Amino acid sequence: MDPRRIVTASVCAGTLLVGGLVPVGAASAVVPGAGAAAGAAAASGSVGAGSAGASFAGAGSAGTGENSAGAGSSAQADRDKPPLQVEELNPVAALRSAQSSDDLQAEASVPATTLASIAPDPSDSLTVVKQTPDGNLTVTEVSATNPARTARKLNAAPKTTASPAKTRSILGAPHADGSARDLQWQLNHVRAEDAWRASTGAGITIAVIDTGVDAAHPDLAGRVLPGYDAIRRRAGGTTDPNGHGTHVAGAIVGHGQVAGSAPDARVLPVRAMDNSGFGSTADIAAGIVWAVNNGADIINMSLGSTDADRAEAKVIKWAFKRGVLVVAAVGNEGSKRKVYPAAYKDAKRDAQVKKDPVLGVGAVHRSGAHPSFSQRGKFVDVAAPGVRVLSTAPVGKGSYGWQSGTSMASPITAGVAAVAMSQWNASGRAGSGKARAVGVSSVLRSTARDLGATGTDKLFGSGAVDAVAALAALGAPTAGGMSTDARLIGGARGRAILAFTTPAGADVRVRLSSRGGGGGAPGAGSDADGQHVWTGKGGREVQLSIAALSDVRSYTATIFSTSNGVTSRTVTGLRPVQLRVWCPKKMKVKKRSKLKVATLSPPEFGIPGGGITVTFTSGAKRQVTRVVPTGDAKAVVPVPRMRGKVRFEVAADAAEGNWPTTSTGHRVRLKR
Ligand SMILES: [Ca+2]
Repeated sequence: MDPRRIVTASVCAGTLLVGGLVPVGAASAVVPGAGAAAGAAAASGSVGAGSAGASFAGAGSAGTGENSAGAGSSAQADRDKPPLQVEELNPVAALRSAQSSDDLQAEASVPATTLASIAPDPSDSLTVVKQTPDGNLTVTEVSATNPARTARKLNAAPKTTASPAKTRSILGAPHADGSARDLQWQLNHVRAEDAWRASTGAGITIAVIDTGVDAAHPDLAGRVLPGYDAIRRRAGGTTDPNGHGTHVAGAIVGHGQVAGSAPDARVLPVRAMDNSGFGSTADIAAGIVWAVNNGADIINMSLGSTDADRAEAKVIKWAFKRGVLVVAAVGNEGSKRKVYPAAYKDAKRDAQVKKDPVLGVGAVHRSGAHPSFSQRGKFVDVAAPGVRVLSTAPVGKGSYGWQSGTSMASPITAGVAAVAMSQWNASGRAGSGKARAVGVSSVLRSTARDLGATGTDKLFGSGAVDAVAALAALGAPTAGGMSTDARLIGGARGRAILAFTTPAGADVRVRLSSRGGGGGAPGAGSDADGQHVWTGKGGREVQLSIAALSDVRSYTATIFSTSNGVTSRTVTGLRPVQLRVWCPKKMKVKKRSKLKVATLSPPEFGIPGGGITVTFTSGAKRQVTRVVPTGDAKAVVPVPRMRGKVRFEVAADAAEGNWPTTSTGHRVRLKR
């Protein structure tokens, strides 16, 4: 008998739900065992009594006259639980250790299949770009038995650029499903909500050259224009069988459960990548020309490969001359190889932005680290969030999902560019043209927050794009008090660490609530929810250890930072994980026996890039297997060649944003 059949066909009783679902927007605003009980404790000044050096002591609640929303609804059960304990830590070591394995997971979870050069180039295909008398371009794709030789011949003709077509691939990889503002760290990182006070990208059109965009997604409603199917060379592009393009679009114009960086801009969908995520430079070039002729102010290309293509380069430079800002992902190969289109015209940065037709965007991890998959080199102009980015998925594919890659960094940057470009228009500068494209590109680079080595470097270029700084450079009145690095990291026994940095001089207070995680974006977690757990001054890194939380509840930490009379809000959160294990009670072990495990991913949260570890024990023998699920968060674990009764324990280690989870007590009888 095939052991695999047994494993997959038998669903054992070991369906283990770790962590109860907390309905989003549920009536209970109370932090369990904390909101009500500790709210009362705060009033009596006893919060944090057990923690040496605590400097908050519930002063926030008392000082502002705000109180826990749950104070009047405390349940008897909650009173029996220990009060919330908050302790300020020495901001050095604890977080670093909590973080290290997480970084590795993030990197490991981008499968190699998303890298360039997987699919062979279309062997007999040729891209021919011709300039018409009015200065426009036409792109045609022709077949030739010897494309290289035919291209040389065609290039001899005036105003003609031809080259053998290359294969480009999309540059992102899916994680599990999920949604909500508290998990969208990218909005904190680029300081999106502070920027939106001045500009939300209204009036700017961003062409998304990708796998298409699911225009029916509620979070994209009213933001997706009629598009183009460049593969079939006809109207289309508003469906997305792959899902990549929808994720990209949501990162720009999402305005529902998830929010993009320019929620009032418009997306012009152009399908040039096929259902499996590959596309030809011939179709990409045709799509670019269509986009320029149909109102694109910005073009986002979350795609690439290591082959340059002369015809595609021609089209991109033409678009740039017409005043279109082209933004592209630098690639996920994790090498120094140039990836195109990002690397076209590898001009020296800053001084020669005018000669660089593509703003190349690399990825940055939430911690500020460089994810190893993100390409390095001089063609990396700026960096943006690119690890575990939550955005929209097609409605038929779960509606929300996590993806990692420079594919995500690029549209977040394109959205910031749209916000800046909208401000550019509002400030009465030249409304369009190359001056605007160059101006906005220059501002994004010059106002980026430095990362890594001091100054411009090959990992991050000029640094992390910052919408508030970009707007300020364009004269917009902005207040930028958001924390760009806020993280709430769950630990064992209901203890979590909240880490954040806020600007110097700001009055800072932190609220913790048990709901709001999935509420409407932008910005769940109002000031009225939850309870204060800390107040202090900005200008330093703060780490709070919060104990007596429940690892089956969702928590949202909201950091309010007030300076010059303006309050900024930063949201981060922590949610429970559900583990599910499918196993037979008996299993014949052959060479390739497998066990199915999964993290359940209800729509309102997922396990973003976290890993599943299965520990098998039989007598003194012990074997540990670790897998990092992608896509639907299911994983198949090889069963070791043990005999007799074998216990196994399944643990989901938490990515940031999720409680760590372990399910124990599974047994299986193995036979040979
Ligand atoms: Ca740097």
